[in-house]
Amino acid sequence: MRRTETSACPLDCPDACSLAVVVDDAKKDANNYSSQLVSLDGDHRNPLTDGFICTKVRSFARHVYGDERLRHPLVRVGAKGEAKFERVGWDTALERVATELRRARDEHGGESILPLCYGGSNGALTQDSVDARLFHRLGASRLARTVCAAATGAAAEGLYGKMPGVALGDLEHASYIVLWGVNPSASGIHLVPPIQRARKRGAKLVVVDPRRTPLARTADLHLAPRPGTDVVVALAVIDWLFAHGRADAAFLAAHASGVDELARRAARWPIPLAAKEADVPAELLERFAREYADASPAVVRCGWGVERNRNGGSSVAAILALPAVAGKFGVRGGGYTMSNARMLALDASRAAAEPAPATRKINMNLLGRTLLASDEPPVRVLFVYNANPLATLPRQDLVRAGLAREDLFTVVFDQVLTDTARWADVVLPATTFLEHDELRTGYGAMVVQRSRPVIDRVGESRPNYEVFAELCDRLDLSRPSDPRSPDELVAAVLAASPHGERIAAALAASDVALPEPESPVQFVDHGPRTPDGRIQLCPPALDRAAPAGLYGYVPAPVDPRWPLTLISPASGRTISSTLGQLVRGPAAVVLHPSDAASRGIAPRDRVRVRSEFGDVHCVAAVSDDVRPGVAMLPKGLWSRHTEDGATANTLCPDGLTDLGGGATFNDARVEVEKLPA
Ligand SMILES: Nc1nc2c(c(=O)[nH]1)N[C@H]1C(S)=C(S)[C@@H](COP(=O)(O)OP(=O)(O)OC[C@H]3O[C@@H](n4cnc5c(=O)[nH]c(N)nc54)[C@H](O)[C@@H]3O)O[C@H]1N2
Ligand SMILES: Nc1nc2c(c(=O)[nH]1)N[C@H]1C(S)=C(S)[C@@H](COP(=O)(O)OP(=O)(O)OC[C@H]3O[C@@H](n4cnc5c(=O)[nH]c(N)nc54)[C@H](O)[C@@H]3O)O[C@H]1N2
Ligand SMILES: [Mo]
Repeated sequence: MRRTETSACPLDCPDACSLAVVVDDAKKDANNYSSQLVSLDGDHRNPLTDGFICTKVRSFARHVYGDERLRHPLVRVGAKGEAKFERVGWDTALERVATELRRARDEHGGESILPLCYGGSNGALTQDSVDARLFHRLGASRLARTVCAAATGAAAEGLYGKMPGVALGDLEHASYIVLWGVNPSASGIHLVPPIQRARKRGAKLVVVDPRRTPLARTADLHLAPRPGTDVVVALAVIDWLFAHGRADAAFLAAHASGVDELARRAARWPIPLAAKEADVPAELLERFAREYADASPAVVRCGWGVERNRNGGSSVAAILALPAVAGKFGVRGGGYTMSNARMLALDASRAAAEPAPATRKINMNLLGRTLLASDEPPVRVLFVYNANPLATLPRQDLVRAGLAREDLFTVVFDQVLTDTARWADVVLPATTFLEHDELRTGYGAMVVQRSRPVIDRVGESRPNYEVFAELCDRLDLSRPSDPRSPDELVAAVLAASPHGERIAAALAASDVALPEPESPVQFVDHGPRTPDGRIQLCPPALDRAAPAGLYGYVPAPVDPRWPLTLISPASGRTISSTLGQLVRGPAAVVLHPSDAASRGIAPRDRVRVRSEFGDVHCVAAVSDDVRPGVAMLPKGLWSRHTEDGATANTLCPDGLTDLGGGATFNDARVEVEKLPA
């Protein structure tokens, strides 16, 4: 018998789609039903979803029931990394993990334990709740979650505090849309229809991206700067606005501090100089400045492609300063948008039961280095969940060498046998969001959604909140007052959240809660959430933090051995590395025709991409969608997608962004050579 249930996609994407899930109740025998996933699609409960979802999640059944799905706990029987495991029961697996956690804590101190968790699930029950309880009570090292949005977060917060962005749907009301380092056609598809509706009404579209994305192809203006030069591009526009009397002096006087300092710093980058440094035509840059000044409502959608280099924080700050200088706030469809979830931030701290102790904090971008370092105490237990660090962190070579350490005990808790899981000592099988309870909000959507299990658990898989509670029990860390059941956990999360009462009331009536107002207008419904309520255009804390000062620009070193810059943006086929097991290889590195020709490389040739840190052997693709000097390999590849098992992350440095300690994936400098056929 088939029925349709509702759910919500918890993957790391702005859209947080509301889902309609078709389930089949196959009758196995008189008393035994097994509910299986048949298909899923978008519905309309989250207005942003608008009834459609991405192809990759539409084929989620292949993830749930595929060969790679983990169905039982496993313990390693072969050498590290050999992926030879033996099936064991949960009791054996958890006792082994608890023993190693206890031993590490007692012999080396709690800080010898490192939980490594990132974007696998944006649900509030699978991250920072019961897991945090376990690791806080063990006194484990803390993880600085910097692999993504660290630089953007630092910049946005420094200038505006946690001010919500323009609602994604409100891009429809803009007459000038700037997509800056963001590719919604792959990375948040529900932004595309509002852009198209705005353009039907005559809105202009500008894309700033070193490659011609699908939307850049149709844009009125495409600026393709060299990666990492956005700060000078944005400062040049700011300088032009001040120099031509187009800065909104009245708005700035009323709402902003640091105006003169910003103007002084922007004056270092007049358009001709910036155009040369970024390698964009000066007349196009000037046209952009003039059109932006003239247009209203004008909106800047700043993405995450901008931040992933040494100048990322200052670049994002300069981009976000634009609507302030040009006076674009205060109208529907005007301002900037990065992330909206702040409005509905869910706070799991009460579910965790206590705040984190002040133990050492380890920047996840330095995982490889940390595992190999002689710091005291060395990491003895690495507990990976909601993440696939071997596939997603920089310096894959160091991460792999760290995982190979014989004296490191690695637990990987996942839904599938990831590249990281192949190095584990114990592998624990996790349920998917269709098999467990969840509470989630999206960083682009203005809704909170409560979802419940709609299909039977696959094999012996278990949800995070059960496994971490069980580990607390085994380590004598549980307390009777701890919230434990999904409903208790949801109540605890909402009790600690800023609008929790209102959300709880709405969720009592429906599994989707919308806040009020649903589509806030910046500087009408919300102002800056800075200490004095003003925009800080030159916040001293950011200025001190950035090595070259805020709005400083550090050119990439010129090294003839590495003439190309490799970028590794999101592809439409995976979410980071999630669902990568469903993608067929071999992966292709995309080169501009001029770069391919000068190296004698033709499409589909076998090539070696080299950086200072290692090689990737894959095939070549040739397209003028990337600008000359730039090569592209998508993020999220698995080892199976290349000939030598290395992916873009092997080529990526572990240098940090100027603000926030973020990853600099797009600062990879490489050379590409043809390999014999
Ligand atoms: N299908 C899919 N959707 C996703 C994801 C996914 O992996 N797959 N990932 C999710 C996650 S975790 C995130 S953080 C978001 C990320 O989504 P986006 O913000 O779109 O980020 P990226 O894909 O990293 O890069 C966006 C664009 O920036 C460009 N870019 C690279 N370097 C620079 C630069 O220096 N300057 C400028 N101006 N542009 C540059 C790239 O060419 C790319 O087109 O998407 C989320 N959604
Ligand atoms: N080269 C390069 N690398 C990048 C980037 C880039 O631009 N370039 N971008 C980066 C970005 S933006 C991000 S956000 C990171 C993301 O990096 P990660 O956080 O490592 O994200 P994923 O690769 O999606 O891995 C998430 C894993 O969590 C598992 N999972 C999902 N739900 C659950 C659950 O409920 N319980 C448990 N136990 N496990 C679960 C999934 O099966 C999956 O294997 O990658 C970064 N890596
Ligand atoms: Mo991300």
